[in-house]
Amino acid sequence: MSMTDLLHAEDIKKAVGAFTAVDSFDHKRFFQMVGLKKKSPEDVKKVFHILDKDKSGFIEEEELGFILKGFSPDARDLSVKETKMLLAAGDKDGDGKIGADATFESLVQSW
Ligand SMILES: [Ca+2]
Repeated sequence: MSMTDLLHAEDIKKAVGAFTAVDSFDHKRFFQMVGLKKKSPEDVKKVFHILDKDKSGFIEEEELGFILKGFSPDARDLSVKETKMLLAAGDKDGDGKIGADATFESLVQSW
């Protein structure tokens, strides 16, 4: 399963291309642009598992930093600042990572 099985390559390209400048990443717009907001809960879960590189069941801070690469291999890494902001937006219980349960799905909707 790869990201382009779930999302349109065109949309990914546009979304990644919109945030090439460091510290320009806007997760709400990004998830909207890649089309993730319109996806079914099952598909959102599949996307989560692609982003969870080490299959730990969580997207940890380190994996969040590489989140754009999960969509497009030649995308940039997030800056430390962007990673922290994304984690703060998604980590409701403050454990420093994002879980695979309904949390991720509701996050994509609200992000
Ligand atoms: Ca992980």
